[in-house]
Amino acid sequence: MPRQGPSMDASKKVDLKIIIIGALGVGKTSLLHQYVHKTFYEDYRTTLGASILTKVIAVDNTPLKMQIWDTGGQERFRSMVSTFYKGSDGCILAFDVTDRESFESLDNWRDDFLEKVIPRDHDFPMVVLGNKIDLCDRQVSKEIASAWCKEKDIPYFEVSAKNNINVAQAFETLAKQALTTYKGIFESYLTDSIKLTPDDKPKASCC
Ligand SMILES: Nc1nc2c(ncn2[C@@H]2O[C@H](COP(=O)(O)OP(=O)(O)OP(=O)(O)O)[C@@H](O)[C@H]2O)c(=O)[nH]1
Ligand SMILES: [Mg+2]
Repeated sequence: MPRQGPSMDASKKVDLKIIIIGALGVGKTSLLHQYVHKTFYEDYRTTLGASILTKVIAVDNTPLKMQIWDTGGQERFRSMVSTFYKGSDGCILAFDVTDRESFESLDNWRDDFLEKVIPRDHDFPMVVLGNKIDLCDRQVSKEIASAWCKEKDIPYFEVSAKNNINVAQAFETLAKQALTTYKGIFESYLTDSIKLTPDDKPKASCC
């Protein structure tokens, strides 16, 4: 069997499980709320554990239902949050461009995710979001963040949940990547199944 991919029902509706992870207060919840509800709140309410939002989009005429898992960045939720990685089709790694530590912790978040997701797959659909670019006290330059992502072959987006900059583009790039990966798995599964059926070609006669 291929890895558990997005489920596809008879009406060809695809469900994708997307998860957003990253350090405390980088704006994970704000990014999701901007993307799903087009709202932004200045006040900070930390996410306790995890919560789920859904959004339906269309990619190449395929309706895609994205189930997006928001996770809390607090250290005390780390092991609980990692139990939600299972079954993900795509992962968003978020950091805050005004918080160098949140960028430096990306390696850890990525390693932790790749270690726990099944199978361990370094081509796993992923995007990195550098959030809060509307603020002027930057600690992480675009060049440094892009270089880190380029080395790991992960698309990088500079975003602002507050001003709704690049948010939808980032989510949709990830959704397309997840869908392409899924289609690849689905097709190789079909090819494998065909290989398993009895060979109906006439046998070469042997004399
Ligand atoms: N200026 C600015 N502030 C932002 C932006 N995104 C989020 N914030 C603010 O940053 C704070 C934290 O945002 P959250 O979205 O709650 O952060 P989080 O990553 O979900 O935090 P945890 O759930 O605790 O891990 C809030 O006060 C937000 O208003 C942004 O793009 N620009
Ligand atoms: Mg949150």
